[in-house]
Amino acid sequence: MTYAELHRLYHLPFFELIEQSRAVHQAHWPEREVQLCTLLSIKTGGCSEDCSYCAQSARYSSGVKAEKLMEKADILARAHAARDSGSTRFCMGAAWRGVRLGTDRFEKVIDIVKDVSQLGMEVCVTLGELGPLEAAALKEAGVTAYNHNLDTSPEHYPNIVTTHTFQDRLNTIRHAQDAGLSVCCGGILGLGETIDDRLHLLEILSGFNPQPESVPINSLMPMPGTPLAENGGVDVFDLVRMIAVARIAIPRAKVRLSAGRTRLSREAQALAMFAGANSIFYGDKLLTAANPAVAEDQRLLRDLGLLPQEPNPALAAPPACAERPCSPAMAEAP
Ligand code: SAM
Ligand code: DTB
Ligand code: SF4
Repeated sequence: MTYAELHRLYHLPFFELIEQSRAVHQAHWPEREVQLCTLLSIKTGGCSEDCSYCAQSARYSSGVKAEKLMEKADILARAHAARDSGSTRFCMGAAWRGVRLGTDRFEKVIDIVKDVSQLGMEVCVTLGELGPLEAAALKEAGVTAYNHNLDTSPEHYPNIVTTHTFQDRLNTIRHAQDAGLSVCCGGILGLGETIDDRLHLLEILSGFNPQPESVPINSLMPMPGTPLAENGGVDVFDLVRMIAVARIAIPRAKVRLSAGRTRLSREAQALAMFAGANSIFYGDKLLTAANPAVAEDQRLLRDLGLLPQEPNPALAAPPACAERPCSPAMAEAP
């Protein structure tokens, strides 16, 4: 979808926008379902990168301690617990710049993925930068989706991160797509960006071919000690507008109401789901930050008459659309 189309949609009167996103939502997702994803930080803190929102960067005194890669047995115990609580996707995150084939730590991750993928949940990992070989090895081991966010517009990105580029992020996404992995790619609101930055991000995401399988919309959780620690909260109507436009622009994606739900009322979360969000992180903790309690989320879904979505561990990447040119990720990469 072009920037002009996204701009027109975003600036519609609120109820007109929601009517349109609701119609798209019901056409593509008639089942009243919400995907429940559990996150686990398998390698926390000590990251070389300087992402100015992140508590896990070694450059900031956020109070998050650098830890080693978790033991496989502990990860499997957490994956079993997630499945028992009703999660259908298990997403493992590592505070790394990226991974390389042949390294001890990548081999360990592959070994972990092989076991986690036997549990019947979708398996997502977010490990930073990937090349083609790493992407193929993850696919082979049983990963269903790779999470790698673009976070904001290409114009604003250098104000937020200086240790890698927006193009580096696009290249990793291309490698994941080429290996047949589903791509989970979204952004963060509240990084000091303009509405136009947010629309430029959506323009790029909706232009991917194939479009992302899921689109997490995070609201900044300001982390003490990071450069963005004092940033203000995201306006709830701006958040809902972003979700509604994402739903219209990327109709088949799971649009995930991601970090920042602890600051949202039940009513605000219901509005976000009405506008097109159909996935949440489920479990008391995100990576290092808090998330609503499981019992609270169960109550919310029950009160809204929503159901947990069934897992699809055999999930293949959505097919590329032959009529459209390759995604920007593919076109601009060397
Ligand atoms: N190191 C990998 C990477 O950068 O892709 C994976 C982990 S990283 C923490 C995953 C994503 O979490 C980031 O891209 C960002 O969108 C989100 N995130 C991190 N810190 C956040 C915060 N304080 N508030 C909201 N979202 C955050
Ligand atoms: C995503 O888009 N959000 C998740 C997941 N993908 C990896 C991470 C949110 C992190 C929130 C801050 C924290 O827990 O440190
Ligand atoms: Fe490292 Fe990822 Fe955090 Fe950036 S967002 S500092 S790459 S863990």
